[in-house]
Amino acid sequence: MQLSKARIQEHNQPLLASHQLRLNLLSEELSERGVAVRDLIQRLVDFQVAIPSWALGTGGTRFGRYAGVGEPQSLEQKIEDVGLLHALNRSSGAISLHIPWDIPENAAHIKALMQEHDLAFDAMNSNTFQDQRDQQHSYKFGSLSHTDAAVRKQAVEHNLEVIRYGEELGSKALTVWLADGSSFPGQRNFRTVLQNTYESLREIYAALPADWKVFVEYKPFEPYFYSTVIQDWGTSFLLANKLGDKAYTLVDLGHHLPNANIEQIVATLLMEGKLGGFHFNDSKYADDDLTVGSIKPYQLYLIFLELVHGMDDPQTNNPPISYMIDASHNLKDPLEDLLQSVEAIQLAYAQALLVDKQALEAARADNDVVGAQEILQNAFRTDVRPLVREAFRQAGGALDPLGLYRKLDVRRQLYDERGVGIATGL
Ligand code: PSV
Ligand code: MN
Ligand code: MN
Repeated sequence: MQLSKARIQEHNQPLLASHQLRLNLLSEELSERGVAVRDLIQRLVDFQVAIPSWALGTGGTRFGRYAGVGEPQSLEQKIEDVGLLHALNRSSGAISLHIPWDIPENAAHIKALMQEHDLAFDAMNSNTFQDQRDQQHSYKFGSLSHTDAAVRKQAVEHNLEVIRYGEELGSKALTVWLADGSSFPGQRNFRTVLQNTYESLREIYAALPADWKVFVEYKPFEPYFYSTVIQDWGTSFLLANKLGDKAYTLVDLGHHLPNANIEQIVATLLMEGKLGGFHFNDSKYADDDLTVGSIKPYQLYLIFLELVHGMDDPQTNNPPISYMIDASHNLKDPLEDLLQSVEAIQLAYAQALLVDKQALEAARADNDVVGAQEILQNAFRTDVRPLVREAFRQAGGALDPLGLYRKLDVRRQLYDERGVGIATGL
C-alpha cells in the first residue's frame, strides 16, 4: 500500500494547533538557553537511519518463530514496507539487504521501485552463518576463518557475489558479520583462525569497488559460547587497520558484554576515523535486539553525544556513518516497532544536540564534576518530542507516525493483501 501526501496532511491538520503550542513553548525556553532551534530541527530532518530487510518480519529467537500477519514475502514487498515507514516519518529513507534472503532478480525493476518510494540502498550484508541449499561446503565449523581453505574460498566468493549484487543496485558498502567461533576450550587455535579471517577479508577487500567500504562487525558470543573470532571492537579495529582505508569497524549496540562503555568505544573509533557503521537496538542481557531506547535510553543519549561531538569536531577525520536499526523480535508488529525505534533515535539525537559543548568543555577543564553532569542531565531531561514531531512534519511526514499507522489499520490492509506467513530473514 502507498500512503499519499494528502492523507498525511489530513492526519496532521487537527493535531497542528496543539503541536504548535508545545513547539512554541519549548522553542522559547531553548532559545533562552542559547539553542539555535531552527538549525537543530534541520539536523533532525536530515538524519536518516536505514531499515534492515530482516526487521520487517517477526523476528527469530533461538526457540522458534511465530508467523506474523501481512509480513512481506518478497523483496518488492519489503521495499514497500520501508517506503511506508519513510512516508510516515521521512527519517528511514534507506534499506539494508541481506544475501541470499533478498536476491534481486531484476535490478532495474528494484531500483525503479526504490525511486518510487524515495529510498536508497544502505550496506549489503553477507551471510556465512547459515548453510544454504545446494551449498558445497558447510559453515558448521566456520566460514572466513575455517581450517579448510576450500570452505574459506566458498565464503570469500559469497561475499564477492554480494558485492556484485550491491553494485547492480547502487549500494556502496558491504557489512561482514561472522558467526565464526568455538563453543569449547581447545576447539580452535585463536591465532590461526584470526589469521585465516584476515587473509579471507583481504581477498574480499581487494575486490571492493573504489568507492565502496567494508564494515567489520564484532560480537562477543552467540551463536558460539566459548570464543568468537571477531569478538570485540579491538579485533574489528585491528582487522580494519590492517585491511586499509576502505575498511571500518561497525558497532552494534547489542554486541557487547554487560556494562561495556559503548560511548567510550564510539569516541575512540571516531578519534581514529574508523567508525563506519552503526546498528541500533536495545538489550537487557545480550544481543536481545529489542526496540531502540526501550531499556537504556540514557546510554543511547550518551552515545549520541559522542557521535554528535565527535562528528562535529573539525579534528575528526571520520566519513559519514551508516546508521541502521538492527532489531528483530517476536512480540510486536514489526512496523510499529520500527516506528518506535526511529523516534527513539531522533529523540536521543535531539537531546544530544541540546548540549552546550562549550559549557561542557569549560566544566571539564575546571574539573567541575557536578557541573558537567548537570549539563548532560538537563539536556536529557528536556522533553524534545515537539522538536522531533516538527522535524517529521517539515520533512513531509506525519506528526504522529504511529498514531496514523494505527488509525489507517495498516496491518489489517497488509494482511488482506498478503495473508499469513513468515518473511525470509532471521
Ligand atoms: C547477528 O547477531 C546479527 O544480528 C548481526 O548483528 C548482523 O548485523 C545481523 O545478524 C545480520 O547479519
Ligand atoms: Mn548487527
Ligand atoms: Mn546481532
